[in-house]
Amino acid sequence: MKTFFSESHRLHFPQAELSGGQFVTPYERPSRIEYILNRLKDRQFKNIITPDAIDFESIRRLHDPNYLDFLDTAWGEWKAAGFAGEVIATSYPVRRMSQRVPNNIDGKVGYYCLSSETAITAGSWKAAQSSCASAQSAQREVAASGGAAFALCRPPGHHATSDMFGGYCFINNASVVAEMFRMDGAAKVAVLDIDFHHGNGTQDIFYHRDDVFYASLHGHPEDAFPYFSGYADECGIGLGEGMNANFPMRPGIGYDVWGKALQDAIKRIQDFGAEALVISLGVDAFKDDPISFFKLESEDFLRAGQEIAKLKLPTLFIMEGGYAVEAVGINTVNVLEGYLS
Ligand code: Q9C
Ligand code: ZN
Repeated sequence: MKTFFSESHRLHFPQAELSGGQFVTPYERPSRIEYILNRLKDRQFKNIITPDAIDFESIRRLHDPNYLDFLDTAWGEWKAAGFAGEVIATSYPVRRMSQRVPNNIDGKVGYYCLSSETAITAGSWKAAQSSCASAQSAQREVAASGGAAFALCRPPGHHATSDMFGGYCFINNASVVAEMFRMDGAAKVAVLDIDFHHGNGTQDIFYHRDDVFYASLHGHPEDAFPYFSGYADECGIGLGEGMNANFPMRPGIGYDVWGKALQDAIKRIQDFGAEALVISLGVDAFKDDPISFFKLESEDFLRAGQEIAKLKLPTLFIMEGGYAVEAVGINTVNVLEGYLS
């Protein structure tokens, strides 16, 4: 299996993440990628390819042009306003408030943001583009070969909506490649999201559509970020009704519960009749993940890969979260090895 990967992810390295009322070193950090790359090389995944240039067509089909402009200009406007630190949102257009876009960058960032842990720095937008470019190049590989590929994306994408960043995400890479499979002629595409967190962005982008099925296994929104999305009764709307399947699970669950939800999600994708499969591959369901509460063992990720392979579909793995840095490489590559076994 080929891996697509860009070194430009390093351009996004915020110094600060607001967590528990303190500024901490961000969990979503460049070293995550080193662990995965080292494990790939150890395990004979030697074919690591630098992606082609980004193609904005598919991105513009899903993301608001004003949001993309915002990402392009946010750092410059923040500096021009005289702020010394990184771009962090503190004011939001919440219940009963105006949804108009402010001129002031301090207000604008709140309009285009869904959570304050994610900072924008000088290189964040370039890094997010390089991450999406890896996903896009991997999609071309899968579309051409009918096989499988791995996009080692950083920063991740599944929390990004059409017009909001947050949860460490800027461009929704999984949604972009699902859209590309559609543009290439696949009538039905499925996104299976096994990251610990609910992919609110992916759900939101396809919520009204009947051509892209979204299934997600995640921490229950009563207990886990993103808190305001991911309930089991969120099933899609209009044409999209029945095309969204959430499997929220409670703190402490292991593979006995999680693996059963995975099988249910896979059954739903089979019944849907997907012709291409996108996996939002987060490994933060691992027992030692510092910000999550499932109890999966490293071997369970092998099993997950084996289950996914049973769908026998062209499959594109898109890296999302996973923060237990030493294990993140083993667990990620276990999914790929399980898939190939
Ligand atoms: N104190 C992904 O896994 N909340 N995003 C962090 C830490 C945000 C996770 C709380 C978690 C976002 C792609
Ligand atoms: Zn996650």
